[in-house]
Amino acid sequence: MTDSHGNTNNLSPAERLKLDSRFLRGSIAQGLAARHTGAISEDDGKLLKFHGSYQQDDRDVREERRQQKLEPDYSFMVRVRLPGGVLSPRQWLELDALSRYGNAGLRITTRQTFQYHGVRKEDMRDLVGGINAIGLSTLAACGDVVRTIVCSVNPQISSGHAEVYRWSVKLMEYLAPKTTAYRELWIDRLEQTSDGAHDAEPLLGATYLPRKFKIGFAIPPYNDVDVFTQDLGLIAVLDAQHRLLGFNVAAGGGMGATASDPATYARLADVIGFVPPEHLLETCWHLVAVQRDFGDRNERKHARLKYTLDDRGLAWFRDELQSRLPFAFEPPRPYRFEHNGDRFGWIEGDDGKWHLTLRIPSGRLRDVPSHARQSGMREIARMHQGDLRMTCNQNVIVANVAPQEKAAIEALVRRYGLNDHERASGVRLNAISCVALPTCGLAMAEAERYLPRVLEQFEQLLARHGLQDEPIHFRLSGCPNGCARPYGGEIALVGRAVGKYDLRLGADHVGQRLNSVYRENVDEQAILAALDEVLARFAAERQPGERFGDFVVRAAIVTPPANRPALTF
Ligand code: SRM
Ligand code: SF4
Repeated sequence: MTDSHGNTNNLSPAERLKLDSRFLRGSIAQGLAARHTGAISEDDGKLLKFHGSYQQDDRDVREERRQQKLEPDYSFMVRVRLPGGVLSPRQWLELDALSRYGNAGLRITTRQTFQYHGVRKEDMRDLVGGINAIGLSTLAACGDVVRTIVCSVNPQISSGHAEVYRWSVKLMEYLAPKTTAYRELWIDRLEQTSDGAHDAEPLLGATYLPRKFKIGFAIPPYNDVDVFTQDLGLIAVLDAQHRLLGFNVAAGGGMGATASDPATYARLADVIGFVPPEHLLETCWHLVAVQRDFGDRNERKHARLKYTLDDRGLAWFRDELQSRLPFAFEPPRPYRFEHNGDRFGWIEGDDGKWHLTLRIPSGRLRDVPSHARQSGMREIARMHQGDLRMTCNQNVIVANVAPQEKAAIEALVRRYGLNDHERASGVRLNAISCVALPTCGLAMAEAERYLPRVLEQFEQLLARHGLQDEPIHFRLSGCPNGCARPYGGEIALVGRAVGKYDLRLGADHVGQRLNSVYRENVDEQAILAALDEVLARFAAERQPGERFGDFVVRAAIVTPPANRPALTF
């Protein structure tokens, strides 16, 4: 077998593993069956990612178990592939019921899908099988592939959303892996998988992509998917009647960086052209193929499209893509974004249906003594006739509500305390955080568990400066990998060590300017002291209507990074 360039020699261990895996089979089936350990082998763990799951262990008890000479408390995170983030109420109820296989309810991610945490090895096939039984999948939710394609949930332009959403689903199917290993493992539940001799991956090849590849569709004026942070961003261009004319194509976004490694960095995508809908699939296929052929397969930290693009140049990239397309890539069309957060509360769509955006802190739906958000959403799904949409800011939209259904949904929202959107401050409503401890193996500091405390402190500071209503976008990540897209926060904390964070300031609120470090590797006290000073200046010196992120740049408190896509075209 050869890789996508026809080579078999000099492959890195990660590439060799993929090549030898018989299209992602490895010995996962045997590993799942082995009962002497809660884990699977390291190599199978890497292949399992392509099937949508990560092996993890509870880091809260890691040390205690080590001292007791017990193996780590292994479990699995399982991620659903949910292009565009739309579910029927029936699918919601089933995903909700399947949370019995995990220990942390349902977790909405920053890519508008669900994760389960704490799943035991012996339950993996029931969980993944259950997800497939309702027409969903976990294949390609993780791994070196095109991941879950995200799509703006824009409820106001219902007709435009419906069309763009259909494209996101179609594109996901078009670019998804074709291996039959997934079926053998999770649907047919074979104890011995085949040799994969009949498999082929026409796009991805036997070594798949050099690294993860992310695609997102935005529908201006909303940039709720943070389209410029995607490897491939597609900006819908609609006419005045909300008919789809095509997509501006943006390439080379990504958030991931490694602490103290300046060769890695967050980058916003560059807009490179426009395609009409009929050329979308082919354009995306070839764009992914360019990265497949030229992405760095030796150094995984340098393997995202953004590095291929910066190393070879934007002009080269565009020419290479054009050389593979049988039609001329058109110049970009005008676009303008106004916001990259969610619009909370009720909104009427252009078709007379209503949409209710609810804030779900850190996307976690789990009943605890202080609230019963998981039960509340279950009750809503039981009576709702429309659909449910996850947002990339970890919230839920109860979408397509008939006017006569509104009152009943409203009553459930209040009964189950799902009405944060009526009570919470602007900073709280717009805050997002990644999972981090105790499950994330890469976390350097707390995030989801720290968010409630840090928000309380921020709110006190804001109130002191009379800024309590300021809807500042705050993002919190437990390490520089950036899963909460922290480099796009007007204020952001990026974990560096337990209790220590980089304080970053100065992104805009439309997703077109990244922030910069203001204080490096500091504790809570230093963060609050620094923010106290900056907020005092903001309150005193801001211009009418000026946003916090724009102010800190204008006042030269931070210098924004150079890379920045055009604000409009
Ligand atoms: Fe992420 C790795 C969680 C969105 C960049 N991410 C991880 C892992 C799987 C840790 C690991 O590799 O062991 C985390 C699992 C934690 C856990 O316990 O659940 C994890 N990422 C998440 C989620 C669940 C964060 C959340 O709280 O919602 C998001 C799941 C999205 C999804 O449904 O697919 C999530 N991750 C993101 C995003 C945001 C986005 O895509 O819009 C980013 C930044 C964008 C980007 O990719 O550049 C992101 N995750 C990373 C990276 C850095 C990649 C890089 O290029 O350097 C890693 C580490 C890696 O891949 O090596 C990572
Ligand atoms: Fe884990 Fe870091 Fe991602 Fe947070 S940003 S989920 S800590 S990898």
